[in-house]
Amino acid sequence: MAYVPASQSPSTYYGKDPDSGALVKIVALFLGIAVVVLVFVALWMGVSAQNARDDARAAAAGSAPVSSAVRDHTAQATTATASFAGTAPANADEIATAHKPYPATLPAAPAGAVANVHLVLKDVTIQIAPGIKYSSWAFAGGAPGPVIHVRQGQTVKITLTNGGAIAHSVDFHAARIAPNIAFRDVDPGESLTYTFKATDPGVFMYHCGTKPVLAHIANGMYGAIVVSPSTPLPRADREYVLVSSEWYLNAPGLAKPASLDMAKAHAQLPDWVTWNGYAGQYAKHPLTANPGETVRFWVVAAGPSFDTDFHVVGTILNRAWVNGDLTQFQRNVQTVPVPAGGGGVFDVKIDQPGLYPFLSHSFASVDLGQVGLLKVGDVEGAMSH
Ligand SMILES: [Cu+2]
Repeated sequence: MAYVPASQSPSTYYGKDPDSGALVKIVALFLGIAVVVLVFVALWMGVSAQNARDDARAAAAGSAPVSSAVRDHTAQATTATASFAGTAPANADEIATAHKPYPATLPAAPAGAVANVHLVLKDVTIQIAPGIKYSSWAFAGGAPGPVIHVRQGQTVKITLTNGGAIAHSVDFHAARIAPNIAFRDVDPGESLTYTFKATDPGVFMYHCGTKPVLAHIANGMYGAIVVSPSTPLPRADREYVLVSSEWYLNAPGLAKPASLDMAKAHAQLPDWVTWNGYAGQYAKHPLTANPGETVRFWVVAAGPSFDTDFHVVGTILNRAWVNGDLTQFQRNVQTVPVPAGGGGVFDVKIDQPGLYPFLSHSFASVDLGQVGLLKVGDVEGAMSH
């Protein structure tokens, strides 16, 4: 608000105005216009509320969303759009088959005392389900960001380059470091470098920590870092990294990319829940193992808000390093929760060939896309929950 000297304040000025009759007429005119505008706003709000109720009823009845007025709400909207869960183009199966799955195999840790990690952030359109496009903010071109693998005791040198349109940052849960310094915002076009010592083994989340964090994680800014312990774990034949996350869409994402519906994110009403950022990708392209092999899953629940109740259908977790605490494990447990922002490590040893779904046993998440298959042996067919 501009500073107005007391001698020129409106009341002083109007007090000196000789034509007070004209002023009264002008004020009356403006008041009349204001009343008309208020009536229109009230009518519009009534119609919008009715549309929202119609959409909610349509979603509850399982039919397609209707109102374009509601559908076109942006990330700032306070009314959630109807659910777009399960939206699929006619050629969804063809797209799912052609989709190149996110590489789940744990990469090797680099040699040497220092592990260099360069994350280049970009605003990119990605697919989060067959034919479903989403305008994401992504570390290194996709969501999740790359799996980072280091060894306990290594120094991890992080460089974040912000190629996006707004400020971002990167918070590593594997670090013990002053967050106000290391995790500070990086402006567009700028880079930030910091180092931390990987003192604690386990599997950890990394994510953008810029406010509102809910929006930055929901838009795809997360990933997993595995810190292998200096005292080796029991041998595993295969090691896979799985990051769970949920997606909140303001549009179906078919004709044009959807973006974040913040009201849905606040209400925790996702349209999709995924392993490694894409609904059902490992149901179409299963992870593999031979009978009798030990398969290790390094699991992070990125959220932004959902936990993952990790379960493998048809077997029992032989070892479960709960919360990613590698100093001890539980034996022969069925389902282990992984909290949003947390991790867990799970071994299975399956002797009988078959298709074994891995999922969150919170089955709403399965229905929204969080299910994959571990294909043990040379078996045919498909199965998903
Ligand atoms: Cu960010």
